[in-house]
Amino acid sequence: MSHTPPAATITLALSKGRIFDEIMPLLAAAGIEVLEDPEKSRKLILPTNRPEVRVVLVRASDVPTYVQYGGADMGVCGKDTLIEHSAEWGGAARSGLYLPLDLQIAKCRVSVAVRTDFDYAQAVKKGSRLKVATKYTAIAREFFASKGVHVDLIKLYGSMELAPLTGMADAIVDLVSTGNTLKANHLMEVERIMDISSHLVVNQAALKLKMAPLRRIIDAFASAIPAAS
Ligand code: PRT
Ligand code: MG
Repeated sequence: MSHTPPAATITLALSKGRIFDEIMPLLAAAGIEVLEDPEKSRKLILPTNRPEVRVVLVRASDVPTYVQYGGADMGVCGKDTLIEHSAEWGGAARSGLYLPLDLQIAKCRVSVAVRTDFDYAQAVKKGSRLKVATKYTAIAREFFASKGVHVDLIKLYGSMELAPLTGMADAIVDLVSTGNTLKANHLMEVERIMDISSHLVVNQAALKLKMAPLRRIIDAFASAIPAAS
């Protein structure tokens, strides 16, 4: 059985969890209802109430890749993910991604955090070389370069909190929402690098080929975006 969709099909790439949960009201505003619960189903392609619209479930960090290569026409991912993806491609435009909307969902911030017993201000003042563990190397590199702080970046794919606790790093650059995860691990936020929310990402070629249906979805999302807070 082939899974290649008919030409008029619109494929939306989403990740499970907070983005999936928070995009549901915007999809509803566009008249789209996902027919299966991704937490219960093992399916990676989910049907919707609209025969021409389907959802593919991918890792959050794979959303820009699926959209760039046309595995999906559009997708939703965090600005953190977009910045890191774009850094690999020399900019969002060069990767063929069009970013029409900040959806104002899945909000958090990217911050620097250290152990509560680490004197970050003093280390920066002294001009010490900092070991920084992060999944967000592009964001971290740019941030510390702009401050003139020398860093050795250690790339991690998860559980950044562990790096300072094991002595592997002096600091981490990670996403923070409530701050509870930092607190539970005896870490503290010492700098806020940037605010993050999720964006709609559209494949530029798909936008030309499927202009009308994609525009309708973009416009419906635009009018249903939660008020900025
Ligand atoms: O696992 P994979 O590498 O594929 O992706 P992911 O882990 O980044 O996916 P997911 O679903 O966890 O996050 C998707 C997107 O949600 C992120 O790219 C962010 O844009 C956004 N988002 C919003 C968050 C958070 N809030 C958030 N709190 N992503 C992650 N967190 C994590 C954070 O990394 C930390 O471990 O939650 C923890 C902190 O939360 P607090 O509330 O304890 O501060
Ligand atoms: Mg995660």
